[in-house]
Amino acid sequence: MRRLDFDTLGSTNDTALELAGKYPHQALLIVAATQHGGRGRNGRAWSSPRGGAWLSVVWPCKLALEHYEPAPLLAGLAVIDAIAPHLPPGCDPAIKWPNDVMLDNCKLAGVLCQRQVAAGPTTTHQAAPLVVGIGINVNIDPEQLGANLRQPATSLRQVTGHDVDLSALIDSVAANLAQRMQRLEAGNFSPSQVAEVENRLIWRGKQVNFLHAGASKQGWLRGLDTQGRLLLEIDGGMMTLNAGEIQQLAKV
Ligand code: BT5
Repeated sequence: MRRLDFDTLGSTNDTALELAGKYPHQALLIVAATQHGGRGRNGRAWSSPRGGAWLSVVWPCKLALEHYEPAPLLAGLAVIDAIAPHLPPGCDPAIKWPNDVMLDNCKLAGVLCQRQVAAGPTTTHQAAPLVVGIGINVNIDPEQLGANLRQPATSLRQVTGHDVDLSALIDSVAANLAQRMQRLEAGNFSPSQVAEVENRLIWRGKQVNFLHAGASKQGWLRGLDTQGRLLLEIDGGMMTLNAGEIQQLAKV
C-alpha cells in the first residue's frame, strides 16, 4: 500500500477522495500529523491534535459497493489487532456498533467510511473506491480533545501510561485492514468474521437505546446478521438495523 504522509490536512478523508483519482486502482494510506477539519459521522467534528493516529485508507473495490457494508466493523477489528500488544493484561477493547472502538466504556477510536461519488454514468460502481477513515487517540491526553464530547473519551497513553511508536501503529492498522478487506472480497463477510465482531460487541445481551433519524427506540442488543447489521429485539420481534447509534441504558 502506498503511504502518503502530511503534516496538516483539513481531513484525511477529503485528501484520500482527491488522491483516489490520481492513483486509480491502488490502495493508498493517507496520514496527517494533525487535522483542522477532522470529521465524524453526520458532519460532527473530530478533534485531531498531534500525537493521534489520523489516517484514511483508499480501498479500490473489486466488488459492488454493497459488499463493503461491514467495512467500519473490520476497521474496528484492525485497530484492536494493532493496539492489542500495547494493552495491559485484562484490558479488553470492545466495538460499539457500528464504528467505535472502546476501552473501559470510553471511546478510543472512531471510523468514518465514505464512497467516492462517480461523476459519470453509474456503470462503474465496481471501480469506485471506498475511503476508510480511522482516528485513534494514541499519544495524547483526553483533555486535549476539548469539552462536550458526546461520550467519554480515552487514549492509549491514558490506558498504558506510556507513548507508542505512532508511525508503526498506523502501518499495522493499515496492514490489518488490508488483510481483512481481502478476506471480505474473497468470501464476503464470513461467519468467522461476524463472530469475531460479535465477541467484541459492547452491550451484547443488554438493553440499549437505539437512535436513528431523530427517533429513539429501546431494545435488547442480540448481535449481528451476516452483513454486520445490528440485531435488536424490540417487543419480542427482531429488527435488523444498518445505520444509527446505540446508547447504554443501564450500567454494564
Ligand atoms: C466518528 O464519528 O467516530 C468517526 C471519526 C473518524 C475520524 C477519522 S480521523 C481520520 C479520518 N479523517 C476524518 O476527517 N475523519 C476520519 P462519530 O461517531 O460521529 O463521533 C463524533 C463525536 O465523537 C464528536 O461529535 C465528539 O463528541 C466525539 N469526538 C470528537 N473527537 C474525538 C476524539 N478524538 N476522540 C473521541 N471522541 C471524539
